[in-house]
Amino acid sequence: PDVRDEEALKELIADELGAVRDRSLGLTTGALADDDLVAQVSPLMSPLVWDLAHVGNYEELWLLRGAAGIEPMRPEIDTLYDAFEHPRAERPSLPLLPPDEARSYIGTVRAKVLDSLPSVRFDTADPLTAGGFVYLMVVQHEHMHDETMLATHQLRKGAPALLDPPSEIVERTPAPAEEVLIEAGPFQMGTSDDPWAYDNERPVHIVDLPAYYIDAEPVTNAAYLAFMEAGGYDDPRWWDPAGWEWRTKGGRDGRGKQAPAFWTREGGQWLRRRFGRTEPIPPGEPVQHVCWYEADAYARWAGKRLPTEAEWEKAARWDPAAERSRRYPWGDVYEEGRANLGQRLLRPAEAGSYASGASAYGVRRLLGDVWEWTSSDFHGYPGFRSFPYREYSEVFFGPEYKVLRGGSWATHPLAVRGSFRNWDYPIRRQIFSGFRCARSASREGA
Ligand code: AVJ
Ligand code: FE
Repeated sequence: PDVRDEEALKELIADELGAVRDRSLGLTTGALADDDLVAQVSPLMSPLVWDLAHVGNYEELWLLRGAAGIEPMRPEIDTLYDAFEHPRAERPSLPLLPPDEARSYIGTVRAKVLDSLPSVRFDTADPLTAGGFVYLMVVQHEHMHDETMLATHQLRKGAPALLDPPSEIVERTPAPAEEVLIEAGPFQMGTSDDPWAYDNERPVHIVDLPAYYIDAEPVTNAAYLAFMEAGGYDDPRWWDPAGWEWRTKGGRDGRGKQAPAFWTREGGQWLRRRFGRTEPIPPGEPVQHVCWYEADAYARWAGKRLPTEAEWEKAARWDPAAERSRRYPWGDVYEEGRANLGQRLLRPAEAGSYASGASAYGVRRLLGDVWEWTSSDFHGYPGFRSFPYREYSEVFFGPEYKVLRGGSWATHPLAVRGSFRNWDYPIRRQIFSGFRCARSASREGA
């Protein structure tokens, strides 16, 4: 949209607020009873009713008290929904708003936001409202929690509460080659002019990279199974020492981890549990629910490595002919049908699909399908300035977190772009995570 057209922007904001709320409510109703909403399925996740009230509380803080200058509605509940005061594991023991109250609270917040929106001025000199930034931050935030709620659904035991949407016809044309060469040279990483980008995507800066190869598509289940069948989980040569530690602990029968999360072995065959159903492993889909250590081990076994996030971003965004970076791999405008985003499916798509979403270099499926682990730790770019709050990203900078790129099938198109950065601990795999490999084109760096 033209961010200088305040009326059009406000219309888009109202529509997107409505759309994301439909999505949040869809993930917390239907087959789910109130008991399901207050239950904790894993210490890794919040009860769904926490996510629901948290998105409303975040909206109240930023859009009502912040942008519109409206008095706090229920200041006493702020602490319950502050992600930093209460880690996920302890959220079920808090006096949370029960489901009905949570729905009515977030509904009231929303009504006041829509009431006040026409009179809030988007001031080009105020970075919080310029281009509608803080409103889009709130929309993106709710979409992020919807993806988190999908991860909670995936961890749930019992009858399915989510059903596969009608399947789409996705054309499939195999990629011409397994790897794509990205020639040496500088590119523009990050952004300084994307109105809705987060602080950690800023500012734009030049990064000069040696030549490298990157996989044309994410690593498939079939390829990952070959690693497993070659004894990949039993050979410490492939594993980072901390990854080997992780590998040997837990798992079924105390034998340590043997496969991606949610895979089960029955009658000599690997199956996967997906949203309450058990089904064969689809060989052509990207492998999903692997942690960074598994991705790293696979890459070493394959004679490759994970791409750095700069390598990922250059392959995704740089247009060498125009000498500029794009917002999306295919161009600057989001177009439906070019990527598996936004929960249109409840799964990644098969290899060969979304050829129309290829980047300028012909690298495919960089956005959507699975979040892709990179080899990089999460840090601020040169010139980073925290905005609008340190707890969005700055407090996570450091060596404990690895960067993931590109979004998954569960990520909404408004909540991801070529410059978007996600991060998590290298042992996490309840997220919709996969990877692709890279290798240096020069012999020394291979
Ligand atoms: C960007 C996905 C790492 O979900 O932990 C949600 C986003 N920030 N609420 C997360 C976030 C505040 C964050 N990630
Ligand atoms: Fe949040």
